[in-house]
Amino acid sequence: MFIDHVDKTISIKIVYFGPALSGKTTSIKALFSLFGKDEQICSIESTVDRTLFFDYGTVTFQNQDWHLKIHIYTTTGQDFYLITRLTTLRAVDGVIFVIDSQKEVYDRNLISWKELFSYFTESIKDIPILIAFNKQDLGLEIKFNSEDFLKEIDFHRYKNIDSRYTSAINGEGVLDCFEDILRLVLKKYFRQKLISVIT
Ligand SMILES: Nc1nc2c(ncn2[C@@H]2O[C@H](COP(=O)(O)OP(=O)(O)OP(=O)(O)O)[C@@H](O)[C@H]2O)c(=O)[nH]1
Ligand SMILES: [Mg+2]
Repeated sequence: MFIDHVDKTISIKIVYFGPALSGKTTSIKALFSLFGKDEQICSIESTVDRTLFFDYGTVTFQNQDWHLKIHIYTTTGQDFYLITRLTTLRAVDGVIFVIDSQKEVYDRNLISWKELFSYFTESIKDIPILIAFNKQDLGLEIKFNSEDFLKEIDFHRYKNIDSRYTSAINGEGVLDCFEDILRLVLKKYFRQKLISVIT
């Protein structure tokens, strides 16, 4: 988080992270479409629509005095560009971890989750994370049970992690995820007294 008292702007960084092809770019596009800002995402893509470095866009909310500017990024899921993921995560305030709910890629999600943890080690407990079980539009026989994944990562041990279901391809659940991660981030800074309620 960055607080600019001159411009009266609070900046927050949210990153969509997750395994290759889980739906990170689809999620940010759906979110910006809901905000009516379809054209305002900057994407660095390869010729086959795979994210090369990141997608990036901003959303700003304001009251009479202050602006809340949310910088939103996606990481690339391609391991060839692995080094860019760490760069994109720098100074992140909250992570939306996009899961590919297909049974056949269960392990890919787990590897990506472990990679995320490896970047933060102990401080992972301080980073708000929202797990989005994406591709919920697919049939039951294709998807794994989200509870199995949550159990495997010891989800219940962490107060900073929450989960939701999404079908980014239809835009379903994407805004709820965004609201949830913002709530977790702002709650954290409120507790740390970096922000407060004006009475
Ligand atoms: N059925 C279904 N397909 C989805 C959903 N979200 C994304 N996809 C598809 O999954 C594929 C990958 O989506 P992307 O959004 O490009 O995935 P990504 O995570 O950004 O991929 P990389 O940037 O290459 O890591 C595309 O064919 C999408 O249409 C969803 O909710 N349901
Ligand atoms: Mg992408």
